[in-house]
Amino acid sequence: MTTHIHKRTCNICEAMCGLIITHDADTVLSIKGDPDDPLSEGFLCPKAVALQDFRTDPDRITRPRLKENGQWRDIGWDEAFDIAATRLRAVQAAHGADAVGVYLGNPNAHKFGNLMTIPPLVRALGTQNRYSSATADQIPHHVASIHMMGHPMLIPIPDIDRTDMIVIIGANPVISNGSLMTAPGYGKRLDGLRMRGGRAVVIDPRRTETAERAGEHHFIRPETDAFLMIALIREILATGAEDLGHLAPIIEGLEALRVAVEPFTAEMAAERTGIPAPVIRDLARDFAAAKRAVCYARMGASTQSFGSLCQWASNVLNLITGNFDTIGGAMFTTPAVDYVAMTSRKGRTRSYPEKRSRVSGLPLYNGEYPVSVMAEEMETPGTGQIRALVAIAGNPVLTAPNGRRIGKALETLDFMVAIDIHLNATTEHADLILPGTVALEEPVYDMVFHSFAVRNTAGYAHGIFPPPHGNPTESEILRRMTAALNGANELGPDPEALLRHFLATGPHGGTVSVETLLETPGCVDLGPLTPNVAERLETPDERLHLAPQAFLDDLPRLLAFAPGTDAAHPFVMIGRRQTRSHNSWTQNSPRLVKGRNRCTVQIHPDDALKLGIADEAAVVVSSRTGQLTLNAEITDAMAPGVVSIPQGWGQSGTGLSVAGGLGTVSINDLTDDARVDPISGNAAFNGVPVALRAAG
Ligand SMILES: Nc1nc2c(c(=O)[nH]1)N[C@H]1C(S)=C(S)[C@@H](COP(=O)(O)OP(=O)(O)OC[C@H]3O[C@@H](n4cnc5c(=O)[nH]c(N)nc54)[C@H](O)[C@@H]3O)O[C@H]1N2
Ligand SMILES: Nc1nc2c(c(=O)[nH]1)N[C@H]1C(S)=C(S)[C@@H](COP(=O)(O)OP(=O)(O)OC[C@H]3O[C@@H](n4cnc5c(=O)[nH]c(N)nc54)[C@H](O)[C@@H]3O)O[C@H]1N2
Ligand code: SF4
Ligand SMILES: [Mo]
Repeated sequence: MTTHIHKRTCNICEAMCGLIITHDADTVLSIKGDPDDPLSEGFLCPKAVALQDFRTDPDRITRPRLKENGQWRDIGWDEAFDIAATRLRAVQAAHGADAVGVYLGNPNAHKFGNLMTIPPLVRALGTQNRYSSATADQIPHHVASIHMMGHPMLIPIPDIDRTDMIVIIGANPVISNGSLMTAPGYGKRLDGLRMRGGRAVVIDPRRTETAERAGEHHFIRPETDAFLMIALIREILATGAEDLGHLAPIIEGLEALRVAVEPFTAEMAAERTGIPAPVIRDLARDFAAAKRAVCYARMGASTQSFGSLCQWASNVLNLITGNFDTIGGAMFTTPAVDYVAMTSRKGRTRSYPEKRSRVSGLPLYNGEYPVSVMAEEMETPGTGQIRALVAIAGNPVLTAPNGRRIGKALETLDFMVAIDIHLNATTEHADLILPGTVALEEPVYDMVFHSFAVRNTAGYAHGIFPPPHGNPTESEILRRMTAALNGANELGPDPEALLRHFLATGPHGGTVSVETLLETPGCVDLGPLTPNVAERLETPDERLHLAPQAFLDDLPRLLAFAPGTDAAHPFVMIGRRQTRSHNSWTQNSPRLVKGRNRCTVQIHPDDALKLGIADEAAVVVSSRTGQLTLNAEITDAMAPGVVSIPQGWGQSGTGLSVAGGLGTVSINDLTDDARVDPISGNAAFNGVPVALRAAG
């Protein structure tokens, strides 16, 4: 038996940990962290070891499957592509191009082959009804970047390893390993900050694992973060502590900002957030005084009713303290595949949002409508109604707000094709499933996440094992589907050819190529982040805007926000991420779900006492959209009045042999598709009003 050593980055989450995989011709022998990886330095989490399970999962779909009269049967590939193209084109011929919807799930962002081959597929379909998990995640960041800097992918990354002070608002990177901040091994990074005399402050309605590691934590009432951040801005401006740093000559809007933030005193923020005014004042003073400081606001501050205001305010805080585009502040990468330069629209004036959705009028950004309107766009008759769906690596029934409504709407479609690895809560509604390939069967180049990393890095590796039964890889499936739709015999360019071109024309084109990356297995270090945003701005006037009208116009809504006024639903629900579970698709790996049921509702002891709820007892949680029963976990890590349920569970009732038997529930039976951040249309998962009672 010959054993081989293969190095690649893990592409489950954004952290891109370097892996050393020992294997023989068809089995993984071990998966370990790569100590030489420039980002992860040997760190890895338990999910990486499960990469082998996803490949050998007995429930994995490995043949194209067609549903006829409610029964599934395996079919051949040629027939599968023929059916997909014929049925989709028939729907479009009868009802127009927009009658076919597309939903792209989170794994696509991590799958190099998919990123390279989905755009031609979407162009072939020619539909505007496009959706993705991004609108249940980070659109507020893109909207802030668009309005302030002119390009959605100019995302500022906190320079955690060189800062003196970080304020973390609504993120739990010790568990999530960072988002819009590729920085694996975050706990060690926080330890490093504290060891060099720095300070980390966590603002969260739950005393998280990150809060414990940071050492300083303030509870905040959900969805009130914008009050806090804007009060910090006001305090800094009022005390004359602002410093625009090297960007001063190109910053626009300081006076308009000053006027806009005037109502947001520390006292008002204290009343809304629950954080005392003196704490807010001290935080403003210390943040402005720190030599290098950075505010990092993420999921808890994005997937809420004021997500865009939060991301705008977070950028403003960094900008007015000279901590934007500077070492130790919020910085920008110079990635080897430079998506910003590739899609540059310099000099062209644009208006946002690009369009509005047909039924509710929610905004279209980055070419996609919010997933919150996907169900109503299937349910509501008229031109543009979705009558067929292409779902690629997505599970919106478990991951989108009010997901069961999407499940019901999927049942009414004329046709649905899914490219997936499982028959699950979403794909069970499909007529045709094309079996996707998993990480170890595919090449990896993290197109997206090298752009969001705390160092400039690049890494490329080929697949280790062939797909089962001689199946095509997923990118080939996508290319063949595109060709079938276009009635073409030739396939579009293969992903490696595209990568070759993008690397050659990118900022490191002189030194980084497909060949150099393959010769240096693992991830290559291209150096620390350097100030660069001034040259990269894409606003029509090439200036950086502190006070775009879109955000100022939303401030009256913030001022009118009165949490806790829903008498029927007196508690507020937030989500939770867990080390051994990734969104909705890793729960069929036995090694990741062993032990007690982790799908619990966390409740503060005082609330539990008032309601007569004992630890581990069954609790009924209800909201406007649904009701769930799950076990209580009583903990003073929760702020009083706030409860937390983890996301990604609820596979019970599916045929998945492990995940289906765990007795878990989906938080998105309770989340509400009517709750969105109106500027971006992003789902507001956090801050859902709920009622609680002991079951029975
Ligand atoms: N309440 C609440 N809801 C949330 C969140 C939250 O914090 N709270 N988080 C949101 C966020 S940030 C995100 S990103 C979304 C994720 O939302 P989705 O992207 O819809 O969900 P995933 O669980 O990533 O679904 C992945 C799907 O792809 C399939 N799959 C996995 N690997 C592969 C593969 O290699 N190939 C193919 N073809 N298919 C594959 C899985 O079987 C599954 O069907 O969820 C969102 N939903
Ligand atoms: N283990 C694991 N890692 C993951 C994932 C996973 O499912 N499992 N998913 C990946 C994905 S797709 C993403 S997008 C990233 C997300 O990564 P993070 O942004 O770190 O997301 P979360 O861990 O959900 O952390 C959100 C935090 O916000 C808090 N919060 C909720 N509401 C509010 C609020 O109103 N205000 C404030 N200040 N805080 C609030 C929650 O208590 C929680 O601690 O994680 C990625 N990494
Ligand atoms: S933290 Fe993310 S990238 Fe790193 S090993 Fe775990 S799943 Fe993979
Ligand atoms: Mo996400």
